Amino acid sequence: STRYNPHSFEPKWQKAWEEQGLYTFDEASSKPKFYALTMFPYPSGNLHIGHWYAYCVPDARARWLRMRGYEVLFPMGFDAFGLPAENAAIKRGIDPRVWTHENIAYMRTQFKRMGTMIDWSREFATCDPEYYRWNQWFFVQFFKRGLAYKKESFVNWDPVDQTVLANEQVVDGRGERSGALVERRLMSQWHFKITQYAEELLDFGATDMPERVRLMQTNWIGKSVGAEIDFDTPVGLETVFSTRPDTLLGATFLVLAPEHPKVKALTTDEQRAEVEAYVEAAGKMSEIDRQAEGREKTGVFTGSFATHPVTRHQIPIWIADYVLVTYGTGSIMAVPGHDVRDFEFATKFGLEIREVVRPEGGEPFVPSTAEEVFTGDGIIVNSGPLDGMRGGKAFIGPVIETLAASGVARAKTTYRLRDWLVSRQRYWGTPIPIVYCPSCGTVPVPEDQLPIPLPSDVEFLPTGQSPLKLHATWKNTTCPKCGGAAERDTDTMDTFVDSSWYMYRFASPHFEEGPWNAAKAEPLMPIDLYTGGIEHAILHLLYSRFWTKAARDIGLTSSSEPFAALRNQGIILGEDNEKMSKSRGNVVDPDDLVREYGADTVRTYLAFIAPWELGGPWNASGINGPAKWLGRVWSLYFDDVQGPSENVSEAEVRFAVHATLRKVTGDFERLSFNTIVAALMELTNTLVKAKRSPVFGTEAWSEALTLFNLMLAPMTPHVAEEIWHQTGREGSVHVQAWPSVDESALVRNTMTIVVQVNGKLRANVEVPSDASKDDVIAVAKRDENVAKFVEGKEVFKEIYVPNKLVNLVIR
Ligand code: ANZ
Ligand code: ZN
Repeated sequence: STRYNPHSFEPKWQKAWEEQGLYTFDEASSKPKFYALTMFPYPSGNLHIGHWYAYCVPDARARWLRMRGYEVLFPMGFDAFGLPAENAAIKRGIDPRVWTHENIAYMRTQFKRMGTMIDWSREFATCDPEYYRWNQWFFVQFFKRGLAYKKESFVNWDPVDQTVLANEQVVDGRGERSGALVERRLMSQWHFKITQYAEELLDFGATDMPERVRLMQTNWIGKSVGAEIDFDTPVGLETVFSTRPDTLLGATFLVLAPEHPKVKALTTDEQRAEVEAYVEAAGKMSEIDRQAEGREKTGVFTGSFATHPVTRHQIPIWIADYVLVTYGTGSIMAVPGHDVRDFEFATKFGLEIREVVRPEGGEPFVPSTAEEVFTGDGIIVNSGPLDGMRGGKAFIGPVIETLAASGVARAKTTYRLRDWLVSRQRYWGTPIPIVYCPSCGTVPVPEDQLPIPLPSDVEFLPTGQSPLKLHATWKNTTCPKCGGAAERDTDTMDTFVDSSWYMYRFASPHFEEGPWNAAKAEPLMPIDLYTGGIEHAILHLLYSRFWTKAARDIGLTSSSEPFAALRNQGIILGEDNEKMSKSRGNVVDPDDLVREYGADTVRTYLAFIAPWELGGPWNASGINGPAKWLGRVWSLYFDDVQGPSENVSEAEVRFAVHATLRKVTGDFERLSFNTIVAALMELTNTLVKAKRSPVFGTEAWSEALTLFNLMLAPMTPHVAEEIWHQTGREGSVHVQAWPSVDESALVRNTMTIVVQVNGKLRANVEVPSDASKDDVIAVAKRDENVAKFVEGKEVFKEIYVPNKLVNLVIR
């Protein structure tokens, strides 16, 4: 017999599987296809334990699906554009290409050491011109369809990464990557019109995503149903958006965002100095700070008045920073009687407060504190044509109809979602395929002139301008339309563009006629199961849903969603329950673990550590459990038998094996990986006992070993393959069919035995019908009531009447 030594066979099998092309996805296969994809990694240089968690555990499931008879595509690539490569270039003068490809090469070897069933023939990196060429192609298609457009707007400027960011990349006012407080800058930038799909993106009917992700996306899209109302001002009509048009008669002033384009014209000479100072101060604050709840309201009167569309009264026009230029129309009608912020503002500046909605049966009431402001549903009062109607968010339909009939309001739905800002002032990304011509204007680069490759001779200086702009010649080109001298756009695309459609590329990774070959992608898309971290809930996951819908409308796919199902794994924390990080010194290195325990043990421990969708803290001693377990599994197959000393029946073994098979099958289906490991460990205990019983060598025994070997294959692929071969099997364990449960093994026949002590009835016990005499007597003695009489006494005779009775004679 030998000891379990994973290092003696893990590399051997990894090499053999690769040589046999075991995981090459066969497009021509007649089996049903299954596309399992885990979000591809950024080539940072090293796979950490979180990567293992994200890749190995779904790998076990992909392997299981393959044994279930699916032709499984489990591909891998690299999300290779982005700032770390560029920052390495700035710091150490390394070409980002070289840095990236070296990292990829190393990470590929790490992936192989995990024993994943990745089809490496489909690998690609998004920084390769063969890939990003299609980003540019898509950009041109979007441009032609009005889905890509350039506009001047206030953007989020990250002062550390020296680039603009999309709204989705700003978390609590800080850059998602750098953590720096973002500044607001007015810039002309390219946007993708994701808002065109806002309504469709709220429909999750064709994508099975966790509730949490659906909620985050729904809130991010932020649909509001309401109305637009026009107010006449000295400089033309001003439209406001309101979700409470039922309170129109309670509007006693208007408030414009400080950045609103009409502010200058509305400001009177007396007010100008004060207004200008306020606008400047507001510009320096983040939207988050400006909207913070409980913050003291500030604002300035413009000096101008608007005409209320119903009462024709003159109401003052103010500016205040709690109104955002980026939402609705950038102006509001203020209803201090029924909106807390407007109330706070009105009380501070002595503006009129009117009651227009009253709780049913209530008395006339005007609030004097913010807590008293009535924001609920009630009856409309003091509102002329609306009097007596129901007021409140739930009842605005009829109110809008009434107001619309007299031409005062128009029904309007607004979304918080903004168009996706895609221009970045950085180098390591896809050049935007647009040329600016003095005579033809903005011209897209013709498809047959793509890709526009990134130049390699640039200076990497974080200047706030794209290195492409500072390059001596790159931007100089000729206009594709008139042939005259023209300039290229010098920005690159947000790297979330790359990951928005990569899942399609795996279907035909080297296709040269388009981003993908529809004939190959159609049978695969949408992805059957997409897995990855929750941190992408409103970035990658929203962008890729948008991209699929846009691609569908261009005619490239029939899918409306990129993934039929999505599941998120949790996070592996450090032993201290904190996020793993170098600065905390709590990082676990998977390479070290593989060197010490072998990949199968690491895979098992990661599956076992916690419910996969929750994650949990690492535990250095915890990994010994799976390590010991695999040692026991090994000796189960290869150690010498130590004479029959246990009493286990064939029926018991068959029951245990098939009950485990049923559980493991169900748990793989529902992605409950930790319980799979637990069930396999428990079965090991039964089998170790059975090996020392008369069951050893029977047909039930060899069936048990075979089924156990097959059950081990997805989670611990190397040791399963080694056992398969050392026990004289043909082929690979990984191309075997997943076994089916023999239901008859699960039917447990039992019989009832009467138990007497000194001839007196003390208990009835249930035992398996085929239980041996020793087993029946053992069960009888364990019975509580029997034990009570036997305790401390000497049993000098055990009488067993088969299938009927036990009598224990004591004195
Ligand atoms: C009058 C009113 C009365 C309002 C009332 C609310 C309560 P949601 O639900 O988030 O869409 N609003 C509109 N544009 C704004 C902007 N650019 N900045 C700040 N606030 C803005 O919110 C819609 C409501 O937020 C709108 O309805 C408007 O105030 C305000 F008792 O109009 B309401
Ligand atoms: Zn031209």
